[in-house]
Amino acid sequence: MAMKAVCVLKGEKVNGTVFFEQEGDGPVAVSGELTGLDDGLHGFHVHQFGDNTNGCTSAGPHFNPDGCEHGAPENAKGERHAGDLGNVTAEGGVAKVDIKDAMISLTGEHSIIGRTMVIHADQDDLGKGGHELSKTTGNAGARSACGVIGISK
Ligand SMILES: [Cu+2]
Ligand SMILES: [Zn+2]
Repeated sequence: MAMKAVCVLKGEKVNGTVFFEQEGDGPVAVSGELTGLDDGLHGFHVHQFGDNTNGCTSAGPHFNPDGCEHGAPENAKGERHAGDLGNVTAEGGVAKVDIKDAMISLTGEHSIIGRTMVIHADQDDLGKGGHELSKTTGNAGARSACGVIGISK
């Protein structure tokens, strides 16, 4: 039976809902919609902690159970954070999310349940930007909205 999770992201201008679905140990399908964004690419990551006590800041760094450097979602295991879901593209202020990812899970060591989904103000350079932050955050800028990922029915 499929396992399901949901995340309601809230920010000053940016809001949205993202759904997660996984069959067994298969890839996680991530779908949904975010609104209030500037058009263009926006970094989209699972961050370590499900802590929003100080807004999206307290979510901490990217979810990285394997101790890797930041990278692109299509990178091989060991060459990205588990939480690196790359970018979503906004058009007319809206970004539709449609991702399948095999590095995150809804169970076990790579489980994202109880962690935070973050949408950023800027583009994630996927580790290739040559900026001092490229290998840790993709230099994706401010955290525009976030929410804790929870189990759903
Ligand atoms: Cu992030
Ligand atoms: Zn990362």
